[in-house]
Amino acid sequence: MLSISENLKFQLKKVALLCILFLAVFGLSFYVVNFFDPHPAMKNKPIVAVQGAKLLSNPELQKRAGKDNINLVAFDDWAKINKLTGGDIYDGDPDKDGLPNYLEYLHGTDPNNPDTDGDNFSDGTEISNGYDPDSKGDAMTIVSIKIDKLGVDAPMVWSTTDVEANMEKDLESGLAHFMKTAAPGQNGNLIVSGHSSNFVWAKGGYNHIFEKLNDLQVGDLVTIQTVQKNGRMFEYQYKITDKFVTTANDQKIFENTPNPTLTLSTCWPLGTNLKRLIVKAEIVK
Ligand SMILES: [Ca+2]
Ligand SMILES: [Ca+2]
Ligand SMILES: [Ca+2]
Repeated sequence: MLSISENLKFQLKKVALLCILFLAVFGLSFYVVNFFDPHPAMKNKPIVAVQGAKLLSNPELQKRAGKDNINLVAFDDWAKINKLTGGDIYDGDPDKDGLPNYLEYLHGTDPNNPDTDGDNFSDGTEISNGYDPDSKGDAMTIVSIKIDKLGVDAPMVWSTTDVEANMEKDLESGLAHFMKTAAPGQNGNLIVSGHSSNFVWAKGGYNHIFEKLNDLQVGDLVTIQTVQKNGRMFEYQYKITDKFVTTANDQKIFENTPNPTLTLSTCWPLGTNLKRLIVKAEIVK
C-alpha cells in the first residue's frame, strides 16, 4: 500500500511524464512537417516575381520576355496544364483577349479565359491600360519609378486627371501619371510629372523629387517597375533620348507615339513654375 504522499508523488510523476511525452511528440511532428516543407511561412506570400529570381532555361521564353531570370513553374508544364498545343504555343491567343500565351504565363492569367478576374474587362485591355488583370474592378498595378543616377525611387500615382494644376494632391505621394497617357511598358506616350521644388510649408514627401532632373543626359536609364496583386513583377527600362525646356502649356509633349515612350516633366527653372523641363525616353527592347 502506498501512503497518501507517495501516491501524490506518483501521480505528479505521471503528469510530468505525460507532459514530456506530449512535448516530444509535438516537437517531433513540428520537425517532420518542417522537414518536408522547409518554407511553411512562405505559403501565403506571392510566389513569383518575374525579376529578381533565378533559373528556368527556356531560350524561347527568355527571348520573348527579354529576361533571363524567370523563375516560374516551367512554361512547358504550364502549357500542358492549360492544354496549349500546336506550333503557336508562345504567340497564340486561343482566348482572343489580345494577350499571347507567353504574356498570359508571365502575368499569371488564364490563357483560356479572356477575363481571368471576371470583372468584364479582358486581360489584354487591362494590361494595356495599367489595370491589374488578376484583381477585380479598377485595381491598378503598383508602380514605382527609379532613376539610379539621381537617387530617385518613388511611387507613381495613377492620377485621375490630365490637368497638371489639379495634381497637387497626387504629387504629395510621389510622381503623378497623367490620366489617359500610356501605361508602363505599353505602346504610347507615358507622361509623368514630379515636383522640382515647392513651398516650404507644402505637404508631402516628394516636393523635390525631380530637383536634379537636369543632371540626366541622353543615354541615361529610367526603370519603371509594376507589381500585380498576384506578385508578378515587371521591370521596363527606358533610355533617355532628349531633354529640353519649354513653356508650361506646350501641348507637343503630349503627342502620342506608336512605341512605348516616357515623358518626364517638372517645373523649371528651379524654384519657379514658369517653364517645364522635359525629359524624353524610349523603351529599351
Ligand atoms: Ca490570350
Ligand atoms: Ca486570358
Ligand atoms: Ca478582367
